[in-house]
Amino acid sequence: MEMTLRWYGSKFDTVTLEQIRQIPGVKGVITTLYDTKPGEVWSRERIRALKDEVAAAGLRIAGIESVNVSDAIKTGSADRDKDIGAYIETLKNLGEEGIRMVCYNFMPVFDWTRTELARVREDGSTVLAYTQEAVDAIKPEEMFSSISGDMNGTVMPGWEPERMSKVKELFALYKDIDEEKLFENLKYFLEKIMPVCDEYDINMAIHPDDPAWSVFGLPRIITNQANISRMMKMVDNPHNGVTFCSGSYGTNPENNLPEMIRSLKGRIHFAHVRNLRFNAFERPDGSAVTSWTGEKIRKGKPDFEEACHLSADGNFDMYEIMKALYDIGFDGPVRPDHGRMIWGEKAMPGYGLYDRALGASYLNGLWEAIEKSQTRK
Ligand code: DNO
Repeated sequence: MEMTLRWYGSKFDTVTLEQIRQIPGVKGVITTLYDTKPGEVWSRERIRALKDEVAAAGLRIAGIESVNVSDAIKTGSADRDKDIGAYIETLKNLGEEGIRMVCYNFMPVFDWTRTELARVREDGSTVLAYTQEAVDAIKPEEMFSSISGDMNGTVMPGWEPERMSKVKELFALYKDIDEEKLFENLKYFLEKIMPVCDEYDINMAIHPDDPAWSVFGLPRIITNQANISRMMKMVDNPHNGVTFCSGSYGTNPENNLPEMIRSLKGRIHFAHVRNLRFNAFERPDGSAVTSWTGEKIRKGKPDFEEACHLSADGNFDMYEIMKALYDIGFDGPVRPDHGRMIWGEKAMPGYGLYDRALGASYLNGLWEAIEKSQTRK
């Protein structure tokens, strides 16, 4: 595996490449052209300039997160072929520049959803958090204004103000789209892009829906083991793979993360590894759950917050997650994911420097221990 950090580009990130370079073991960044719109072609010149900028800091681009998929593609509307054409052109340009991993998502309207961006924890750090109660009490068009005050002046991916000002129109676009239709549209998209992925050996890595259930009545499909295997089978090409995001699949404590990882051998192209702490959870029918680690979770409407990466701080067994990745021979990029805001840092929520650097070091430590315990028996 290759330890990396997400970086939004010098115009958008509060963290610099020079800082990233000093995190032990981090040689690659996961980045994007943050100011491009879905449906737009990424020019070779801009990709090259980004690559050069990263290389000048002594780092390399380990992959792109994200090349976003347009609503026309997700809804299968009239413009989809035009947008797919542009997507293919972008993939070709990335391929020509030697970039071989692209993360994307197929979530309608909202990307990841949290109801709080700065919940204060007992140690004074702040984290992103989700309560079902808050989602149930709010209209989708109020979501952005309810959280934007805590964005620290940054533009968060999927929550761009221009997009959020059109939430009602966006909902209208998806009114006839159910899970089946979304699967169909995803299949159509993947079938069209696989030839260029084969030609340039580009691994497509779909990001799961976060949280792993429908919010505001919108369909969400990349949520559990059954649905991902359906997706892997429906376009059975190794370039059609996943971003294994522990924090997103893990929003459902019944998703057995190590088991899911093992079932995806050869199809995980990118991993986001982070931990969550559950304050309450229940199934849609109101029944209680025991998490995949064997812990009983307090019954109640879902309420979880993002913990630091350490197993002891949340409900996940991070050793088991890293061990499963090791066991399947995973050799792609890994990144620590959302970190807490600590030590007075002001940054994009989840994407400060300090706690992600701690996370990277911890995950590197787990990996070293796993590796040595396997090879020095
Ligand atoms: C959240 C991220 C997601 C992810 C996209 C991929 O912090 O993990 O926004 O980048 O869903 O397209």
